[in-house]
Amino acid sequence: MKRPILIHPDPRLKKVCDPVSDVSDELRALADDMLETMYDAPGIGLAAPQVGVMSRLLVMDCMKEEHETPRPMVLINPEIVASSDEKNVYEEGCLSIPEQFAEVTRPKVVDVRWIDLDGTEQQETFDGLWATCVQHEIDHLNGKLFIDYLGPMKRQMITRRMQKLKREKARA
Ligand code: K1U
Ligand code: ZN
Repeated sequence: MKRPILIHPDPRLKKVCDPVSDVSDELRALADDMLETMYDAPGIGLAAPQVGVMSRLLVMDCMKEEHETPRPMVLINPEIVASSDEKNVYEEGCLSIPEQFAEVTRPKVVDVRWIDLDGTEQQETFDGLWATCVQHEIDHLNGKLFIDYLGPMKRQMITRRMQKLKREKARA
């Protein structure tokens, strides 16, 4: 089932999410819904607070080209355990900040540890777009948006656009 995606500004997008204590059937259903919502958007990632669930869970699949085999990933309680000194600049977007893009600089390579849907600990090194995406999604779990990396003028301009968009949507 597709779930509605919260649009910035929303207080739920600014909160630190709670660790998941139990990999339950309810959590598996949420992960399924989040993947469906992400693919439908379309997007390459989605974090639980974006659908109003304040738990440390994210989904992603950066195989965005048609010829690439999909690789849906579900990360529970993800933690960055190492980051490269080398940086990468990527023009990021966000499903909670539609049609706004800005360059963000982040570590190029990150090692991430998480729990999978079987409750098993996993660790993997992510590079390039996967590294950018997993950092963007973990930021969501900590109440941080990509616009928080921008200067105050740009951030305010984007926030005002989103406030206008939300007013228009509410009237429609
Ligand atoms: O978290 C989100 O809001 C999803 C976001 C993830 C992301 C995008 C770019 C850099 C870092 C993280 C998106 O998926 S925005 C949509 C998008 O980037 C995309 C959509 C379709 C095809 C390819 C990319
Ligand atoms: Zn986002």
